[in-house]
Amino acid sequence: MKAMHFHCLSLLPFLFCFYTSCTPKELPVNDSIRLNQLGFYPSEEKIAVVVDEEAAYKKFSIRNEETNNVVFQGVLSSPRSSSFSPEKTAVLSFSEVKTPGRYRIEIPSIGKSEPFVVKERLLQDIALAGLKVFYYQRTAMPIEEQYAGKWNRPAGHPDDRVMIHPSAVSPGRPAGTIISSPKGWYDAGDYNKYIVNSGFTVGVLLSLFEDYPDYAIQMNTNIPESANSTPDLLDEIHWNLAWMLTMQDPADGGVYHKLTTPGFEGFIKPVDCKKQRYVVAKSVTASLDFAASMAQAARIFTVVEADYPGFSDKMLKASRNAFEWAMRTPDALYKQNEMNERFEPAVTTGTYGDRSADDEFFWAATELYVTTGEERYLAIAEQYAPAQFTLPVWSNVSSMGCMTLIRYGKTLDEKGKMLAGKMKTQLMDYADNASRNAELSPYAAPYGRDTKDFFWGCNSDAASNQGIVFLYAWLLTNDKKYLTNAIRNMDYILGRNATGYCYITGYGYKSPMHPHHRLSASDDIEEPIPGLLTGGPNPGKQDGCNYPSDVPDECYIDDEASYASNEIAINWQGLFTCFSAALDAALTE
Ligand code: 9MR
Repeated sequence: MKAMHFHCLSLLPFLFCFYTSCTPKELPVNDSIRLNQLGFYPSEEKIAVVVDEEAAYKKFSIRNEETNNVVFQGVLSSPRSSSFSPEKTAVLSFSEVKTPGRYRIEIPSIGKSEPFVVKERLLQDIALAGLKVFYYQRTAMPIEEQYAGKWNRPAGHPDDRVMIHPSAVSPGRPAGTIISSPKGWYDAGDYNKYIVNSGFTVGVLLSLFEDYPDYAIQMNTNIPESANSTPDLLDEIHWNLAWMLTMQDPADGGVYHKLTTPGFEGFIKPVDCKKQRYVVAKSVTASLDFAASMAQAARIFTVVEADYPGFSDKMLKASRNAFEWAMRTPDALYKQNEMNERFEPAVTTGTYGDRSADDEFFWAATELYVTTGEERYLAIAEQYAPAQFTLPVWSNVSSMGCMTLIRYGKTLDEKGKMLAGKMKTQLMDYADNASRNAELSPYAAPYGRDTKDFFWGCNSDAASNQGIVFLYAWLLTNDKKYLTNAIRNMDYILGRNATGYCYITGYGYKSPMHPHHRLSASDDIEEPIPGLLTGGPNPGKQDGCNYPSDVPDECYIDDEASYASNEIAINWQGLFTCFSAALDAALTE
């Protein structure tokens, strides 16, 4: 049934009276009314979902909280359901409400929603909070009160005495050699540092800078470097790049896979962590993700030479050397179990393992080609070019190269232009498929319609990154449907979903309080560090926690122990930060 909408201006006076003064104000708040808990942009689509079979076809009103007037009335949709959930939803739409203000949804006999706002720059704060998380994740420096408020803490993990693990020896560095490898971000809920994930995250954040430079430049996160002339986004990325450079063996250009304690640390403060840390095995995927992100950073950091003299040249050299190592050692995939059979101590922390390095070869060759213009890199990129578009995730980075080629397509030589053209077609095919009929799904979003959408880290590795891809499709075509579908995924992440959570700590009226995050768990502060995106529903339940449901889109638990649904991680954080900033930029410029 088609929803019927009436503007209040056209209502008869008695109806106006009925809806302003006679609607019972004591309607209870009903948490089955799900919406983006931050609110809506004035000119964009506004949709909420009610998870209640009874809601279909019912009338609803939108009431302005300040004036107490009903400003819009409509009818809920027919019932909707998915193949994997017993729940039935009904959708309500009120995009006609465009005046900034504070509102609630009211549905007689069901209840009212929590209040929400309509305003410009809706996502500005959350994008900044998303980026600020990287400051909180910094190792080896004190996190000071003037930047971090109550989440200040002393420095942890100086990493100035890191040991070469027996798996990582080279002629100049026998096992047990001590090297210094400070700085960088903690990877996630744990305290280790992993090159594969670092390279990917740096690439995502750099892409934000390349795609939306004007927006990125004005992002002020109040960090120690805020006073210099470099945008905070690049200062933040620099902190991690500086660490990554120390992970390259100067003797041969190969890059260690990770810097880690043998097993995960307990849930203790960074300053209390005393276990020996090691650099472990060089790998082809780490070396290529390093080469890719360094080459990308090298072309960007030329603009901040004043604050970081010589850094750009240094990164390009390091990138070339890592790439050559990978070309010589293409089969050096990281295999933790095999490594543990041969060397001690055994290492049981995150693996970031991979079955193929083809996508990493493609990304690294692409970045080196775009930065240097050298045909040799283009030839290698062509050799490893993907057959179809896949969303950017740490384990498949081909779309990182794809998006770089699209970004620079116009400036490339003929062969480069051709490859960029192919990549554009692949991306558009993906975006068209993913957005088809999204508005008809139970939560009226492209993401969340398929049981495959729910897995470890899906809030980022399926919802946020798909949103980023829609924004590319919108930039390429100027077709509003892609922009709207990006907004729909953001609405999903921020509350219009099956659990009713806004998955960002400190935002919305129902957000995670107990993320699997050692920093938040050990700081003696009740609220978690703000701005963290948690992993999301994961029917894999690999952590063995007592989840409230078996339904794929409800397999989420706000429990500190739930690393499979409630952890945070820099790659997820990078994608969400990029998505929210890019969306705010797209809706503001
Ligand atoms: O993000 C990773 C996810 O794709 C994998 O399925 C999962 C299991 O291997 O590991 C995730 O990465 C974790 C890493 O190995 C260690 N630090 C925490 C990361 C987030 O859970």
